Amino acid sequence: MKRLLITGAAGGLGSVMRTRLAHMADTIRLSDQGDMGAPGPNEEIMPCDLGDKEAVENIVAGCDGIVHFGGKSVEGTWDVIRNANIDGVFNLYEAARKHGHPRIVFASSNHAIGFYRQDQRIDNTVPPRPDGLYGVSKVFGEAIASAYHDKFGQETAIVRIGSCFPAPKNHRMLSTWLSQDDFVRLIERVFDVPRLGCPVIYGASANSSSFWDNGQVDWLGWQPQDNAESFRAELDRTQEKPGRDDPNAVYQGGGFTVEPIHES
Ligand code: NAI
Ligand code: 15L
Repeated sequence: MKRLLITGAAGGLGSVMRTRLAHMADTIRLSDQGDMGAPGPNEEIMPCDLGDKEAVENIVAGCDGIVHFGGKSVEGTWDVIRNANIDGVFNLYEAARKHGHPRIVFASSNHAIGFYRQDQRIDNTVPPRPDGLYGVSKVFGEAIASAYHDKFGQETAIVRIGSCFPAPKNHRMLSTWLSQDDFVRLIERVFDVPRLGCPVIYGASANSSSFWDNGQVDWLGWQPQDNAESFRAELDRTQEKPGRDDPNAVYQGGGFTVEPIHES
């Protein structure tokens, strides 16, 4: 591909993926409202607030693919969530509609389904059960992706990311962890397959204690290689396990289920 846009490039995932995905396009266009540092050899930097419609049109123009990491990534006030995750995602899909429908990876979240219990194994056909305003905003993003696919043929991989960090940080993440390597492999598949459509994919490694069944998207040919189980002994040694009634042991979304509404 000629040009791949990565939004949220100053964030945790964006700053890792700007180098891990560098091989995927002649030019990697990076965007964020935060500091992205200096551009690397095949990078171009275009700062933007996702809430600014015109600015979003400018960053999308000329791109053949988009990895959309930008946005509020945890609970926050509605003003902030709405600007980044509601208006921002609408602006992104409108820009994509006007600029040739570049294929999109949409970073959704397990918090779109966070109120399912950990003793339930769910696939991508279950109704959403968001665990807060952040989760609600991700359900909105999934809905925009679906509508723009059905109306305009816009292709999106809706990835309900579990917990993508170098290692699981707690016992819940033994189920939700997505290794960075597996995520890179997933993004490569998304841009490789001839027809993508608009599938919902659980972004998790091949964890023995996973809550999620990706059987509906086997056709994608993504086979995660890592398993959080290899971190269990170390977590058992260094952290107390959450009690039976602790939200981190009850709900798939863990502690997000008990976050308050953050008033402005
Ligand atoms: P992060 O918070 O580290 O990065 C998000 C980036 O988006 C930040 O650099 C921030 O400046 C930027 N941003 C926020 N509002 C913006 C706006 N209005 N305009 C322009 N840029 C804006 O989050 P992280 O961990 O890198 O996650 C990336 C994406 O993946 C997020 O959308 C998050 O919701 C999603 N996700 C991440 C998970 C993880 O385990 N890291 C799990 C589930 C979903
Ligand atoms: C998310 O959606 C967040 O962006 C990330 O920071 C983690 O908290 C992750 O979910 C998780 O559930 O572990």
